[in-house]
Amino acid sequence: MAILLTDATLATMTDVYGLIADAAVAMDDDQILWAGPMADLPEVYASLPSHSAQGRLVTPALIDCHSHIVFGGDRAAEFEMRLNGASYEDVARAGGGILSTVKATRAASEADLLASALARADQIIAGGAATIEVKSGYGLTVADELKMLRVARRIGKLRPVHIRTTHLAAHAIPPEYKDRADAYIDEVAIPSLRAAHAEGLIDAVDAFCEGIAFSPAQVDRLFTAARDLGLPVKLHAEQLSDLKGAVLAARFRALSADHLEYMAQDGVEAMAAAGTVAVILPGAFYTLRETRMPPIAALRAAGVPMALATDCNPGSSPITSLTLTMNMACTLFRMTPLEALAGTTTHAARALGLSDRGTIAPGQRADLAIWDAQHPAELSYRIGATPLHARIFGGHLDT
Ligand code: DI6
Ligand code: FE
Repeated sequence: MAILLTDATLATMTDVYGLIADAAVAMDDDQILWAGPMADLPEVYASLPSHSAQGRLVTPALIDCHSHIVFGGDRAAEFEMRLNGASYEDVARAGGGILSTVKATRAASEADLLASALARADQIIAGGAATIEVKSGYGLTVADELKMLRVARRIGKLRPVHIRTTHLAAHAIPPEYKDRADAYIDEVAIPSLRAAHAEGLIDAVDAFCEGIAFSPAQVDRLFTAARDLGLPVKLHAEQLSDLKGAVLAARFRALSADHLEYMAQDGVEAMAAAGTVAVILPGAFYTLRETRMPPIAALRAAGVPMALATDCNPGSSPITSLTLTMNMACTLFRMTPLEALAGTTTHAARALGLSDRGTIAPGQRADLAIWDAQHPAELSYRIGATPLHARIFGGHLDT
């Protein structure tokens, strides 16, 4: 079934904003067939069942290219602990932090994990997203990592959203492997990667390269296993210190290196040369009250594409709004509203290795967001509002 969206103010994101007033988009369930000024509408599409956007701004549906929405429990108590003076690293070393979520995730049934993840997915979708990347990384046993990935994939069966799954067993060192991170990589991270791949449960492989997590040498071994399976890699790099994770990621032609607050110029240059996307995560910067900013100006100058994502997770970024993420990127990091929207559309698609979404153009997926807005800068400008009017997912309007 094909439909025609009329009377739209398009931001196609094909050429900067690619603004087109009084525009129309013809689409079927799979893809956009045509987009342009209504006056140029080809005759063949004129008789399609139509829906008027009534002049509203229409963009590609948003893409959350970095999230951890599957997890057990919550960390409100840790939030309070930090407000009483503990640092993120203090909390982690005291066996709290990620490990308290690991405990809750291991104890949770698939049904419980699914119910809480669906609630978070619904919030991200209600903010205009049609694609969400979801990472494992709170199971940290072969069975529990697979459990998380199965739950993540189920979200895409139960909701109008595309789910991309990323294996992140190298997220934290579980208590049973304390001071034995190398053994954890060999006995859990790599075997769970192979098992998840064999079950067809993953699209990419990620790791947390940090003093409180895994060293570059350990990440290198995991990435080598990923490469042997033909899987693309991504990396949590330079969030809290500069371990040269971005350089390592670029060496493996990573889809993205994410966080990057502590990245130096060598990382910027390596990413530019490799075509690796920088995924900027202001929700974590905000929550952890970091002061070291990611090198936005250097990334911009080097032409590294910058994506933006929620990093939705119970510890460092309990946020489910992509438009609030865009606002934070502009206000905290001085990204422009154009960069912010490219960050949640075209560049986010690239961070996931997807070329069939992120712009409004023939052949792209028929996933659009219709906003109660006139100009794209409004999406970044408003704080805490959800300016979505409706979404079109696979050529179908849902409100
Ligand atoms: N960096 C982060 O900010 C999150 N994971 C990561 O690798 C934190 C995850 C958590 O605290 O639960
Ligand atoms: Fe993350």
